Order: sequence, then C-alpha cells, then structure tokens
Amino acid sequence: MKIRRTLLAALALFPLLVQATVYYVSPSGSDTNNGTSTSTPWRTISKVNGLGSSLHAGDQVLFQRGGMWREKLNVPNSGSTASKITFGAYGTGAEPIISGSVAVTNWTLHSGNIWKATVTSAVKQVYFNGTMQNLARYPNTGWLRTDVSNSTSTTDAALTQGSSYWNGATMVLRTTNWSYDTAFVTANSGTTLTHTSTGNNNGAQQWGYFLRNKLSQLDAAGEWFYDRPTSTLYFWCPGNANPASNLVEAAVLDFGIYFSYQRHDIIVTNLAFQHQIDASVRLSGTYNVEVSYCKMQDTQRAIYSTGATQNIHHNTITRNYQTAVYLLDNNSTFSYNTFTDICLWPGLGENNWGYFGLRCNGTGMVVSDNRFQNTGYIGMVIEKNTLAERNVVRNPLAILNDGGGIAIDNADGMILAGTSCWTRWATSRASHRSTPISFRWRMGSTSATSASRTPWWNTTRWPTVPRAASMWTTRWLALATR
Ligand SMILES: [Ca+2]
Ligand SMILES: [Ca+2]
Repeated sequence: MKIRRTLLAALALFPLLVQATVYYVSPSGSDTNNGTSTSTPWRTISKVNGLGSSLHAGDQVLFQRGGMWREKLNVPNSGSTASKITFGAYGTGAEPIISGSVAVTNWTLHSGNIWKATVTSAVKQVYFNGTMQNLARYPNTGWLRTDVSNSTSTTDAALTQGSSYWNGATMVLRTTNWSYDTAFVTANSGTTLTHTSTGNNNGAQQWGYFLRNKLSQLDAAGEWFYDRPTSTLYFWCPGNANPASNLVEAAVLDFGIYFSYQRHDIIVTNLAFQHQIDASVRLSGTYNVEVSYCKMQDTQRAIYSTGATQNIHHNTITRNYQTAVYLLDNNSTFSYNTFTDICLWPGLGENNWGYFGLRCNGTGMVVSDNRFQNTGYIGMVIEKNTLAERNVVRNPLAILNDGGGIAIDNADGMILAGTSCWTRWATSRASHRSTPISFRWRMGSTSATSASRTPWWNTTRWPTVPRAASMWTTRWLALATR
C-alpha cells in the first residue's frame, strides 16, 4: 500500500517534471524548422494550429515582435491550473499582429478612378494605408430624410432613381433615439422601399437614413463595393491614388484567436489584433483564460466571451464598430482596460440596442479600473451583482441619445463605486428627427431599475465616490439620481 501511494505521488508530480516546450514563430521562419528556438522558428499560425494535443500544459507559443500574420489562431489544446499554455511575444519592437485582412493585389482599372481586384473571401471592410474606407453609399455624406416609414416600408420623394433601382441595397436608418438599424431592400417601387423589418414604426417623423452597397453608387474617392458572385472588390482610392502603389487591405477573417468549446487555463498576452470581422478574441465556453496587455483595434468586436472565470486586464481597445467587449460570463474579472473611439460609425453596430463599450450580464462579475473614451452609445452595461468600481466613462452617447455613461439592468446586489462619468452637453444629431436637445442620462437604465432612468440636464460630471467612503447599491443610486 505504501508503495502504491508513493507511485501515485510520483505520477502526480510527473507533469511538473516534463520539460515545457517553447515554440517560436517568425515571418522569416519556416514550417519545416523544429520551431523550438529563435534560430529555427516556424513561419505560420497554421503550423501552430496543427499542434493539436501535442501542445501541452506549460508550453508557450511566442510570435516575433514586429511581425504580422494574416491568419486565424485556433487554440489547439488546454493547459492546467498549475501550468497554463501561453500565447505571447518574443524579441523587441511592436506587438506581433494577428490580422483578419488580406493585402489586396493584382488590381486592374475598371472605369475612371475605380479599380478592381479579385478577393476570394467575402469582404466586410476595406482599409487604405490603415484607414477604414466607406462601403459605396448614397448620399456620399450626410443623411436623407424619410417622408413616411414603418417597420418594412420607407417612402421618400427624394428617391428619384426609379423603380427597382434600390433592390438589393442595404439601408441604414435611425429608428429610435437609441438605435440605428440596418435593413435589406427587397423591393423598390417608385419612391417606396420595401425592406426587412426594423421593428419600428416611425410614421411621418422624418428620420435620417442612407443607402449603400450598390456598385453604381461607388462614385467618390474612398468608396468600395464587393461583388460576391464574381469575388470582385471595386475601390476608388483617396486622392485618386493607384491602389497598387498603396496598402489596401480587405477584412475577411472572423476571429483572431478562437477558443473552441471549453478550452481552459490559457494565457494570451502581448499580442495585437486587427481587422477581424466578428471578434478579435472569441472565448467559447472557456474558463480560466487570461487575456492581458493585448491590443484590439480596427475590428468589429474586441472580445466576445461565453464562459466563466476569465481574467481580462490591461488591454487597449480602439476603433471597434460593434459593442467592443461582450462578456456572457459568470465570475470573470475585467480590469484596467482602455477603450477609445468605440462604435462611432452608424450602421456598423448592432440593430435595436448596442453600440456599447462593454456589456456583461452574468453573476459574480468584477469590472474595475477601466477607461472609456468616446463611445457611440453607452460606455458600459452591467447587470446582477456586478462589482463595478473606479471606472471612468468620458463622452458616451457620441452618436446616439437616450442612454447614459453606465446602464444598469437586472441589478441584484450590485455595487457601483468610485466611478466617474463625463458627458458632453447634448447636441442635435444629424440623423435625429428634430429634437434640438437630446435627452441624456448620466446613469441610464432599462427595466429593473427604472427609477434611475431620470434625465440629468445640467451636469457633466458624476462625482467620484471613494470606495471606502460609500458602497452604493443600485437602490441608493436610483434615489441619488432623481
Ligand atoms: Ca457614393
Ligand atoms: Ca424626405
């Protein structure tokens, strides 16, 4: 019996005795190398994805700083509580970039200043020397005004292009104070568009809208169009430039790093992500994952998580089009992250309710020490018994109304402390029907804490509350904001 115990003890120790492997990946490497030294690195993420179960707890995969990979990383295996698997960086310089775009080449002139090239995957965004360009639209800037609009039909006497012209286009319509909806035009008779449902009946109120996604509306510099049947990208470069002499990137990949279901005990650190068309980091049923010191920029979403006990901290999140971080998690910690210029583009975020910096709606969440600078709608949406402290929200409601710096929903035991909100004084929105001064809620809210849905007219600052001095429950908060 004693021998057996000794043997079990030895077996338990065994994983600690196995030498962890460090794999190196460099743009100048080769997938025929062994990958285990900086002088014999691999070249591709595809090679990393192929590791499968031979990637062990405690192993590291390090990407060379200054390098870029236009691939998707599929986390091959899980670590253990004692020995995490790490994806990180080595060398000096900027964080290694995992990009969701392809560099478009082989351009030919289509017509005038419009060039075309083949891109085999569906294109969601186009970047010209790093700057996002516009899907071909009408009008080229600003907004049309509906004459009459309901959920599935919009009429505007200004639409003079003739019947059927707008068939297949998409419409971006300001549908409420707090939403832009994107609808697909299924029919066009005279000045009336029939479209997929927006769920809103705006009647004769003249709300703003524009139409896009037609090649014949590619008529200005900076506009592009992608024709799926022929896999052809059309683009008119800023300054009438030749695209072949510039970097034109087309966003096509859904995720930057993807965790298949219930991967766990993994660290992602010191990586940069850009141009993903769904999310830079996708955590699926995962737990004990740490994402830290990463950059997510020019991407649809930064992080989308459906899991638990993640630790997400010190990330820099910039220019996301949809709610930047969506955590359908329980017991995760989200701290020291910086958001800048989130959801500032009408029609690129969610229909109905979205354009947030952070949204989390599980139990046991900790949201602390984050900074939100310029958010299309609400800086952060928190629920249940979240502990939220020392967060700063500046300039929420940048392109929408009727929200707040922080929205609280289904609160039960929530603690909100030491949090600051600065909102600019309301201004008229170009897409907005008529209200010259928009409603602003310093603390927005939906159903559960309706008492806090109180307009706050003339302050721009939510006073900082030191945690030690005051632990506010949402009930008190609701009273305080009356
Ligand atoms: Ca146009
Ligand atoms: Ca009109």
